[in-house]
This record gives sequence, structure tokens and C-alpha cells, in this order.
Amino acid sequence: MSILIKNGTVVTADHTFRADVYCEGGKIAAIGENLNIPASTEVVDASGQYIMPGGIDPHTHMQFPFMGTVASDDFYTGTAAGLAGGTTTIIDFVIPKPGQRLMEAYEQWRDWAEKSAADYTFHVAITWWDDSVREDMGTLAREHGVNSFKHFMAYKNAIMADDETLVKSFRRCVELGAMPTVHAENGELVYQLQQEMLEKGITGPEAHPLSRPPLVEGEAANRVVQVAKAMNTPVYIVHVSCKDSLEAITRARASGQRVYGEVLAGHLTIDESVYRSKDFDFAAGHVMSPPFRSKEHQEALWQGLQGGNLHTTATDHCCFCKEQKAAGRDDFTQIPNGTAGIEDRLAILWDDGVNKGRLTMNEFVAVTSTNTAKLFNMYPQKGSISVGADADIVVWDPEATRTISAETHHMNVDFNIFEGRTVKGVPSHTVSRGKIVWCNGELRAERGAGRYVHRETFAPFLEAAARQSEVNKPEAVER
Ligand code: DUC
Ligand code: ZN
Ligand code: ZN
Ligand code: ZN
Repeated sequence: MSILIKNGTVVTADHTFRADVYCEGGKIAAIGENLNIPASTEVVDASGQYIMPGGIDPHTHMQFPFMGTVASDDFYTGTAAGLAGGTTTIIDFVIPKPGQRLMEAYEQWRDWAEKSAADYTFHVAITWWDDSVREDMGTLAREHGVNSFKHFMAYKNAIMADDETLVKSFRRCVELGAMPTVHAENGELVYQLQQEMLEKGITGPEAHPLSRPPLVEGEAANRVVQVAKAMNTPVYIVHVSCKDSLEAITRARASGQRVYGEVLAGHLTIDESVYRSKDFDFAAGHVMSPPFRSKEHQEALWQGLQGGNLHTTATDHCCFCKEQKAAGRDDFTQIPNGTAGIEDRLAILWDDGVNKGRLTMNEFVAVTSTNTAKLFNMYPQKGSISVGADADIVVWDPEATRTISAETHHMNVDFNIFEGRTVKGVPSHTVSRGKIVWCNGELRAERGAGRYVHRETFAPFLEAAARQSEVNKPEAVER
């Protein structure tokens, strides 16, 4: 099957130009004007619209078994909803239980993900440490296309990585040329503050942000930046939600460290007042970690994106229905943490970013797609409109509007954190590996059509780190 996207304007991370895009065999086969194409080609008229690389969400948790339940969007429903919103690739997380072999967890997640409608790949979490973890990291990086490992500095007594694990895993990442990523929150502080809230009788969702104030995130971000410096490794911090962690990144980058930051569509646009609602379902529906912050933090996050200290946008898509959230009715620490968003990220970033003059269209493409492809070594197969790239494309209608609602969204969850927002700018078509999977409101997602994306490790980082350790070797120190 071949398709021609005609009469539109191509927008990539670095330029904007008038061209038609021809896709064949799942790849972009030609870009230009007056292309000579087979008569049987299906034509998409993109007049007045933008042709951009499909979104890449670097942070999702489909069907994640977490906090005594399982996230309600599975790999099929979640990726299908992503296609409806213009996202064509996800990076999800393999999260082994402490003591579980990494390879076993990896095989389990690969199995679950076979039903994906869009392409997918995995960060693998390091939740504990021993020699088998070290060995499995090598197998994953060398044989299975895993070039990033995740570390939770929070969730004490569950999946939290202590400093020993961080240091040893970061060291291993350097050997392998893999990118360490972290959820930066001081897990001990969170735990103690949660206990204090409960002791004071503050048991509702309003206690959630009080137990995870910005300094909890700032402490962990500053710590991990220093650990990364000591280990000579780049590091990627997921869901930066506040000034405190943004400042840690900004400082480290100014001193020449390769530190990268991700920000969620929710943290850019929703503030902490949601937790003070008297409606439990509403307040609990927003419980995720880190929590939503005050408005001054949101402004700082936009500035971080504009100034280049934050690089990617994500959702941390991890949805739980009202009934699941109700497990924490009498104790906020039992509310499953997570919110949905995969379907809405692009529209929110366009409406609050491009329409409000905070992002150029090219910056929009960079932060919703291209930067993630580059950081996790999928570029230019993903994140680009170029000949030979995967035909993962979103045709964006900047004039069309949509009112976001759980009543009409495609995500398998009965709540939407952006409920009632009308956004201007929506995908008219989404193309995934050369197939039209979303066409003017009609979802044609296909169960199992998504493929696993193999990501090679990073030789350049590896070499740079090796050169650095050469300089810092004890023998090189004059006595
Ligand atoms: N935060 C969430 O809100 N959900 C999943 C995991 C996480 O870190
Ligand atoms: Zn997290
Ligand atoms: Zn997450
Ligand atoms: Zn169509």
C-alpha cells in the first residue's frame, strides 16, 4: 500500500517547507513537488495543514501492575488512543520486582506489548542489585536493543533504587553505552512525610502534594546529577515538575554536564489546586507522582523548554479508573499513582505552546518527537520526515478544535485530567508505518500492528566517557 500526502507544509525540528510526502512499504519513499507516483496510491489532501513526524511519548506505563492494581489501558487500547492523538511510538517501562531477573521481566513485558497498535520500545528499570542484574543489563543492551535503564529514587519498600544501586548501575551504563534515566524524588523523605500526614489525620488526596513538596524532588535531582558527574555519565531526568529540579539540571548543564530533562503535558498546564477539591474522584484522579505544582513552577517549566534545559515532553501515561483510585479513600498513600494523557499530549503542547507563542512549530516537533528519537538513538528512523525514515506521520490541522473529555476520548479510563478543555489544533490523519490509522475522527488502529523498536547503544557517549576516565585515572594525578 502506498500513500501520498499532498498540498501540505512539512514541519520538522529544523525547518518548514512546502512538499508532498510519498510513503511506500512502511517508509517515507519520496519528498518533493510533482512526484511521479503509481496510479493506485491513496491520496491524503493536507491543504492548509502541517505534515510532521508522529509524536514519540518517551514515558508510558501500559497495563502496569502497580500499587495493588493494574493500569487500565493495555498496550492495545493505550497505543490506539495514542494514534488518535498523533503519537506513533511509545517508550514504556519494564519494571522488575525486587529480586526478579531482568530478563524474565523483559520477556513478560515484550509478551504483553505484542498487541500494540503502534511501535514501542522499553526502558528497563533497575530496582535492585546483584551480579545477575549486571549480567542482564549487558544482555539487554547488546542483544535486545535496550539502550536506557530507569531508576526510581522514590517508592520505598517497593521499587526504589538506593544509592548503591544507582552508583553500580550508572557505572554499568557507562560500560555499555546506555543512558541512565531517573525518577527523582527522595523516597525516604516522601515516606516519612506521608507517615506524618497520616498521624495528623490528614488522610485525603490534599495530603498527596504535602508529602511530596518540590524540595523532595530538588534533593534527588541534585544528588543524581552529582552521582552522574562522579560516574562520568549523561543522565536523563523524567517528569521534571518544579523549579527545584529544573535548577539542578540548568546548573549542571551550564558546567558542561550532559543532563537531560523531560516534562509532562500535565505539569505544564495543571496546578496543585486540584488536590483541594472536595470531590474525591476529581482530586484522586489527579494523584500522580510527582504531583501537580503551583503556577510559578509551570511558568518555569515552559521557560526550561524554551531555553533548552528541558528536552522532551511525555505523559507518564498510567491510568486508573475511579473505582481503582477509590482504594485510597481513607488513606491517600493507597491511591494508585498515575494519570492518563497519551491521546492529548500533542494537542495540549500545540494549544498552550504554539498557539500561545511559547514554542515555534519546529520546537514543537523537537520536544514532542525528534529530541526523544535522538536521545534514545532511534533517529532518523523515528522523529524525522526524511527519505528512508519510518512513515510515522501526523497531519495536523491547526484550525480544527476538539473539546477534551472522558466521554469521547479513546483511552480506557473514566477520567481525563484535561476534561472540558477546548484545544485548537488536532490531527486530521495519523500514519503509522505507512498505514492511515486515524482519518478525520475515524480510528483504524490494528491490534498487533505495532513493532518493537531495537535501539543500539551509544558509542559516542561511551568513547567520551572512556576518554574522561582516562584523564581522571589515579595514575594521571601528579603526586
Ligand atoms: N508516577 C506515577 O504517577 N505513576 C507511575 C509511576 C510514577 O512514577
Ligand atoms: Zn516516575
Ligand atoms: Zn512513570
Ligand atoms: Zn483520510
